[in-house]
Amino acid sequence: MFTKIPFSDNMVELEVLNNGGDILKKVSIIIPIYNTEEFLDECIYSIIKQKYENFELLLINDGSGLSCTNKINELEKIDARIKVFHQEERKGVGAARNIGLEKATGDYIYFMDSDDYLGESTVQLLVKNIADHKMVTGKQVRTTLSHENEETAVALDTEVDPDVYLYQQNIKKAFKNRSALHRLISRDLINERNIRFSEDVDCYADLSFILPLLVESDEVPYIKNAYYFKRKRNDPITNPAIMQLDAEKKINDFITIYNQLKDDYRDNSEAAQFLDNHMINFYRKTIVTFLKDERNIDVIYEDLVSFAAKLDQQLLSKKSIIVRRELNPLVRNDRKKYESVNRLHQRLRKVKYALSGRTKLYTHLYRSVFTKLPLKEKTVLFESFLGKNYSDNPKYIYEYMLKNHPDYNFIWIFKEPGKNIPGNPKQIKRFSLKYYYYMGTAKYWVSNSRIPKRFDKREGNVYLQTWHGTPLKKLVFDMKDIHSANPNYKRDVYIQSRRWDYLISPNQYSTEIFGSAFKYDKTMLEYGYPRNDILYTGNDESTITELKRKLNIPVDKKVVLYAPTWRDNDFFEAGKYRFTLQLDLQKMKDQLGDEYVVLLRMHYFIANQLDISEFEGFAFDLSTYDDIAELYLVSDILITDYSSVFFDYANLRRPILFYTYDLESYRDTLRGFYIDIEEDVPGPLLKTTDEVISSINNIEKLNKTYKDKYENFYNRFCAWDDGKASEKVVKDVFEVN
Ligand code: C2G
Repeated sequence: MFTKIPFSDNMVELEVLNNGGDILKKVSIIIPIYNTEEFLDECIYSIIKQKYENFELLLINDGSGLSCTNKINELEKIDARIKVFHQEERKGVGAARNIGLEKATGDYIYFMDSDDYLGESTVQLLVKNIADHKMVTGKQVRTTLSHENEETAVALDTEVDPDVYLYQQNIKKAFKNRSALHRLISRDLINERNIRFSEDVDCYADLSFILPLLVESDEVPYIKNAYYFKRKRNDPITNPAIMQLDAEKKINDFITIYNQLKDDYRDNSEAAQFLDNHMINFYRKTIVTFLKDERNIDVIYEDLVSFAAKLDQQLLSKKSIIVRRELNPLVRNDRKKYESVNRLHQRLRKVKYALSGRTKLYTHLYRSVFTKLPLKEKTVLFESFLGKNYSDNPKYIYEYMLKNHPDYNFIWIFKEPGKNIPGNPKQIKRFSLKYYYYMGTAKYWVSNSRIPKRFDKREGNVYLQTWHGTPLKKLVFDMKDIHSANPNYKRDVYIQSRRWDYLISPNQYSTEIFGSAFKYDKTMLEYGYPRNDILYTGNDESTITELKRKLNIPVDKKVVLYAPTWRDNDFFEAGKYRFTLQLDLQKMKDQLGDEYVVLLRMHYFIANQLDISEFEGFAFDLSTYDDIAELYLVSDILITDYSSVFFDYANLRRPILFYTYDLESYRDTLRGFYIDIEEDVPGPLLKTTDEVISSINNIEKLNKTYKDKYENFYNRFCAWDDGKASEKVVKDVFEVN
């Protein structure tokens, strides 16, 4: 496939280009911009830093909003090689690139997207290697905000090895990728042939540009370490990158551009073959998916017939039987036949999907059987922290209903069923077949976290999402760009949160945040948190004493609860985090042991076991205890850090100490917080165990010092909590449906 030619045989050395003062080929780098201000710095600076200096950078502002336009004007000032062209209203990528082609003055043209960026040798390597070819290309590396995949690439790039190889690749490979990006192209060729981007479509305009290049090119050098970093955009809802527009638009655009080009290149068999192969691939990938819902045939049938009529029959006859059976009726414009074949094939695909694994089989049963069974009007499914334990808002809503609405049928979902729960409800194992059955037939779902995307909502289902805390760390759409393991994180959360019929908000602050973070616009239940009811109804001596006995902790001592959050940079593996206890328990025992005991409560992400055996009788590890609300009740003082636990504990109006020993290293994480930890919290930020001990020993004095701040904090975050949140939520959700 590749023939490697050592660099020196075939290339004009850059030194000649530089020192001789003679031919210094100029590159016109063209970048359309539409509201991508958060990515522009990285993109533009990666060009300014290029080792190859003879370029002009044409920024085409394609009708962006004010903040992006201002950003572009700001960037224009950083380098004389940058030229900006503002378009009042948006015309699409193709038109913007065509403007760049009109304005370009370089010997070569090079297109980039404004949310991508380059390795510093990229342009140099492309110019070095194009020689007398019409085009040269390099390697695209898919990356995200966290630049994963980039390390290796940049490492290679920075030590640009002198004997970089020139691969002459077969022409098909050079054009497997339909994109105009990351190709250094002779401007003479573009002008001689007047090669432009179609302006009739938003998507796939590249095809109209790439095809003539294919036809005109004999071989296309591929430079393996000329890197173009293609950012995988993770925000398909707020700021969709072009390719994340909806299916119907994409299909319409693709067929439009295909039909146009088939006519333009009717006499060129190579172009026709290229187009037909891309059209058939697009049909199998995008159109077939769109027609899972056969009502969509109405929407695009004419388009389908129009492209099928242009397909080369010879080429089609070599395609798979499945493709031929679907496309032949379109060639004949036999709609009935096409509909029946599509219906059959969609069914076959579903069966194939169902037989490809247990989860997919259960999902198929959920969608095709269970959700078709009669809805169980009085069945309520509860789940807390993805089945981890019996706790949090779902627990308190359940216990209220058990007492006041015993006529309902309650079911709890657990990873490990068999827990000892009041009312002895049915317990099912998460992701078992029963789980799919009850998810499909229960009218009510009550969860404090996300239910997997595959559980499409059925008619009549009522989904109460309680979430699991006043948001402290920026959530979903309020996060700049997600570099989570799952690149579709934002899209998935968007799909899942569309299913929520009710969302509980613990305070006005959360109401506002949930609106933006989840793009939630249905019913918000603004009653405070059910999980905090117990902090009002159970805040009495006898209940507290009883709880201490249940927890096996001394009833005659005061209690300090230490409940830190997790650190995302200290982990064994994804989802399993490590916590290194910084508190000096020996010192605390020596100085506080007569009066206090300490409860240690790690976050549920923490996987390591604390070893506190030498502090028996003084320190108690309650990390696996189901319900932290009960630990709040028995504790006279809370020590935490950046965990949302203090929003809840503040309902008790008891002292809170913030043991933020790693504040500096946590600072950039703090930037992702909604409140200013150093300003807004109702207690001191402490760095050492000595400070913690001294604060505890002077707790009365501290209470006075923080009295006003605490009052403000309480009014801002706890005002709605009155011990009746469960009751109010149940009235709204269960007594009306
Ligand atoms: N939690 C707990 N024990 C801890 C810390 C937290 O039981 N030591 C529980 C509390 O109910 C807390 C919830 O987990 O409200 C969330 O904990 P955070 O430390 O805030 O961590 P995280 O899960 O990242 O927060 O919107 C809520 C938060 O933003 C989610």
